[in-house]
Amino acid sequence: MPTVKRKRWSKQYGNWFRSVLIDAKIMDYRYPIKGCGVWMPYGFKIRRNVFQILRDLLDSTGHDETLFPLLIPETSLAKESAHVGSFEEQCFWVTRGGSTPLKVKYALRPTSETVIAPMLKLWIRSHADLPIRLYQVVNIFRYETKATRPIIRMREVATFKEAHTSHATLEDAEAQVKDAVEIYKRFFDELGVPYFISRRPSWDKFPGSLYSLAFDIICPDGRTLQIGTVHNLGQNFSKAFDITYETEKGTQEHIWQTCYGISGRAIVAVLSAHGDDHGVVLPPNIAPIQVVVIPIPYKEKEEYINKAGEDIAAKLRKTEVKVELDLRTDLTPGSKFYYWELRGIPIRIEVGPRDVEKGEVTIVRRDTLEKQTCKMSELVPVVQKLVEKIKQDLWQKALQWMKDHVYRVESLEEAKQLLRKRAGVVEVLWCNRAECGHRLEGEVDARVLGVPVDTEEKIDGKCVVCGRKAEHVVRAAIAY
Ligand code: P5A
Ligand code: ZN
Repeated sequence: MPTVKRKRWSKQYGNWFRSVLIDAKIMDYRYPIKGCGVWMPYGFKIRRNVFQILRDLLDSTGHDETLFPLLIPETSLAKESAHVGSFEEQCFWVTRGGSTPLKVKYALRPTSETVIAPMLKLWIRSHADLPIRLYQVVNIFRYETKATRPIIRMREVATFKEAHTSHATLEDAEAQVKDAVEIYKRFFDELGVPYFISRRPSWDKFPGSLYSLAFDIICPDGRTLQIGTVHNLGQNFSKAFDITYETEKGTQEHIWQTCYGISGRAIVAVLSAHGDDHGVVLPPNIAPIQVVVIPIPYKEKEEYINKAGEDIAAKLRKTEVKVELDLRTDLTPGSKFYYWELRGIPIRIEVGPRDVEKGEVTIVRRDTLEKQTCKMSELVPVVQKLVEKIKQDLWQKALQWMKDHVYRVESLEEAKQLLRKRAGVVEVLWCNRAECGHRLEGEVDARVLGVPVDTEEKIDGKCVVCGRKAEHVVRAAIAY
């Protein structure tokens, strides 16, 4: 039975999210260490499908998958000053081997810049070795002090895709940043997840980077969640680790680097964007099962109805469609509907005696819960079309929802009022000074998400905080 009332996707998003994770068997968060959770079989399948899309995108854009160690000697972590300054307190530290104290303590990787750097120093000799684009999908550990939340803020981030690239010039690194943004756009588009891309303000960039671009979503409760970031690291790490290459002219130069990461939050983004009061709604391309066939047996007609169900499943199995035939005898058809609705299976096919007599089936869409009947002879094309349509419709609906939760306002007072209400993302004109950014964040505990990089517009007006000439639009929100 459900653990907590799952109702009210938008009104009680926190509860909805927690209970959906457990009830739909995605993640069990009751592990006896705070910030650690278990990806359960069904959640694992979704996770695998989601990250396969990302792997395919990276593999087809010149990235190579690798696997680096989990442990970082303190001496490495300490090399880049801004990086260690921020991550030192966020590390879990290994200090002993058995009962023997370690001479140099090891951090469990909170991210892998300082794991990869000493190896790049060994591997890179000349300009001919560049560019290098590596990625890995690993767990990382961060001793988060803010409230931990399942998948959203873990201390063991069990699913962390991190890409690290090395280049000969700043221009190449800049071009890589643009490519990375395009890759992430395609990734989230595939998931039907609408997003904002913003250049984080200087006070919120990744420690050790020149600048950071971030993807954010608006959750159903009006708070935003960062679901991915792309950083230009400049030469900060290459200077700290002295990673150089020989140029065509024979001189030695430090390499230029970028990195970009996506965590399990990509799955949160899917659940939040498409979910409803009945539970999860999955886009067909990441659903472990796309169509569930449920026979509705009638006294003495069980065999005949089940056989019809088998025929339907067999027909669909000959296509690309992923089908499950639910022949469980311990559940009523109604409980089966509930079971699969909760798990977000995009299409349900019901077969009852009357359907069979008429040579029809009943098809129910999970996203709209609409029913339609379909002739057996037209089943395959109808289902195939519906799979595509559901994917498009989910994306459109989520996009509209997001657009409805963006507010362009003219005054600081209006901005604060909206933020206080957690209305969504607020956009105002800004002079680009940190002082005014902090004033926008203050009182209501908002976060400046940064300047839009996904839209362009001519700026003509005044900063809503100080009245000086505005340089940018800036986004702010109450963030997770
Ligand atoms: C980029 C990859 C980095 O760590 N180094 C390698 C860079 N960037 S980041 O912004 O700090 O993290 C990347 C994304 O990971 C998600 N994330 C988390 N997810 C769940 N639990 C956490 N504790 C957590 N911390 C970060 C965010 O989506 C972030 O954008
Ligand atoms: Zn200002």
